[in-house]
Amino acid sequence: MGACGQIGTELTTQLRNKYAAHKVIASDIKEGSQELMQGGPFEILDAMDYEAVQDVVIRYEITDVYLMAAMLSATAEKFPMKAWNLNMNSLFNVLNLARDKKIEKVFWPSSIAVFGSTTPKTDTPQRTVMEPSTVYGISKQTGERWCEYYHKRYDVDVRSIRYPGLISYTTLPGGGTTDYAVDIYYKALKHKKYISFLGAETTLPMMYMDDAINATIGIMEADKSEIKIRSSYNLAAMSFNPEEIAASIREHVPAFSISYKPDFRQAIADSWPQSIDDSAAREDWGWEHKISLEEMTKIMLDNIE
Ligand code: AKB
Repeated sequence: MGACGQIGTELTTQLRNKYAAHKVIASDIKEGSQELMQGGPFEILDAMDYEAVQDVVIRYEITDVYLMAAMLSATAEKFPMKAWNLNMNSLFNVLNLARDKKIEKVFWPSSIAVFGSTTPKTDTPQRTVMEPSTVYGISKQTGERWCEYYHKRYDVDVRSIRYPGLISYTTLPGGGTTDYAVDIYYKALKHKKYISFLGAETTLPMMYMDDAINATIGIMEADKSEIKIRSSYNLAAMSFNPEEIAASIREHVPAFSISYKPDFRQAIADSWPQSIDDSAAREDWGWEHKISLEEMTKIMLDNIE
């Protein structure tokens, strides 16, 4: 579900390549690219509509659900109740289907947004103070608690990771605080300049999409006994700020310049960690990242061009 979004698009493609296209049922509330909609079964589906979700699950005999439908941090601040309803109700729908043994396994994405300004900022531990101050963060933290509860109480096989900011060139992100790190590449190629809505030294945890997809499929394929955390796993690859990503772009586009005009998203970013300790994911189910900032910049610039 949420197959047409930034993560969903690439996850759908990878799952189709891995398991055969006819075995992967993509769905979203809206239409996606022709490639996505014609590359395998596709259903228009509202993740908040329990009956409709159940109908698709039964019709296609679905066993594993990846729930990628969500409203991200910046948009959620504009529509708090809408964000809460979407982020929570869609999760309850799949958790309840799993509790009732209509599906076997659930993937649900959490985020670094579960942390808040009272959390240690660097090498943020797996288990630590969590006082999120955004609607999105509150919904993700609450979701984590429910995932663990459904696992303990109903033996639901739910698996989750706390995504950092994700960078990709296939589908644009929408409504996140980390979106600048995608937009900057497009503006660098088109205008050779970028106005950042986050300040120069706002360091955040980030990851190239291929690593995020590998982590997502990796945790779902791991043996059940390896998944020791049923709330959500910390996950990390790199951390950088706007100044550092700009410097990496300048290696390829020497004339590129960046200026700063922080907006309401600055406060959101300031409440999040700068780097994450993901040793639990590495030890429990063998997570490892591959792509560095330098490699990512090259991939982004080559492919957008
Ligand atoms: C956002 O910025 O809202 C997301 C996230 C970090 O979960 N990319």
